[in-house]
Amino acid sequence: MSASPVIHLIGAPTDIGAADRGASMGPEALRVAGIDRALRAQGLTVLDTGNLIGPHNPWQPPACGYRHLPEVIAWNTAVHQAVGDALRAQALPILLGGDHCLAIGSLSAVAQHCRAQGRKLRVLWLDAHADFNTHTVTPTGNLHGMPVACLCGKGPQALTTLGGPAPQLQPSCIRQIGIRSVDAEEKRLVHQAGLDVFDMRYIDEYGMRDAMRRALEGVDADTHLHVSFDVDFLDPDIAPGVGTTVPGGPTYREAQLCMEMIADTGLLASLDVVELNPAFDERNRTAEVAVDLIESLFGKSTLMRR
Ligand code: 6HN
Ligand code: MN
Ligand code: MN
Ligand code: MN
Repeated sequence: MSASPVIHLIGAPTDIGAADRGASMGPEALRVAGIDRALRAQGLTVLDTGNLIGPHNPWQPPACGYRHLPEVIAWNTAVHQAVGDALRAQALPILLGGDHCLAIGSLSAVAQHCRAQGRKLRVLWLDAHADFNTHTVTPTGNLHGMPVACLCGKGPQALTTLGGPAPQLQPSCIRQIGIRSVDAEEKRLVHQAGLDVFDMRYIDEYGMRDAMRRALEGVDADTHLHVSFDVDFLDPDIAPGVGTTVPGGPTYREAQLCMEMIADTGLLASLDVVELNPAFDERNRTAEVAVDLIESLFGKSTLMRR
């Protein structure tokens, strides 16, 4: 990655794939928490490209195992286009979600860009959930529980082929961190795909430092590093503003270390910030924590760092 690319903020105000309404307010909450100012304070150049537009949430029950599939396709098509445009402009896209189904559009564009450039791709999936359900095993039909499966080629064709022939991602380029809620059948699929998972049990036993060291093993100057940051990765004590809270997540310090170790690589080239739900938040404090962590992700460090 060339030194300090321009950052493009891309808002995708929708909760089309989520279990609860409200993630559609995420982009504005991150702006109110000062994401733009925080990144500029790191000496970065930031262009807020505004919000994408897409269909409203019709709030329907699942049909054939999917809720709101046509609308999810429309939103992800818009995200794919915008993220692809940013990458082609040599910018670093930050997708402000919106729910996590939008990672299908974002990562399909990233993967396509990496193929075109002959670059390696490493995806860090920071989440309480594995997001590896399919329409046959999903307990909810919500597409925010399916993006990793779709990106690995399991899902409706319109989504699996967004960046060209499926799959967009090889499971071997994905590292999942912070996982602590996986549905029974989903677990089987995660094992079958051979995903590399550093779950909370791993972090409890070996620490965030070791998890991140291993998750980043093998990245080099030729690697495009993508972070998909589902805010429910964080412990609900510090991040109540998400729909699907799961207790027992990383603490503030563990999350900071995670972000700092990613920043140390100097390879971050694209980012999703998803699932922030202001309807569940307390005076925007989850958005503020997310912005703090994003500052660290872009290299803000304490005095002691050499
Ligand atoms: N997220 N595994 C549950 C489901 O409905 O498939 C929850 C998924 C949550 C997804 O937080 O991005
Ligand atoms: Mn997720
Ligand atoms: Mn999640
Ligand atoms: Mn494309």
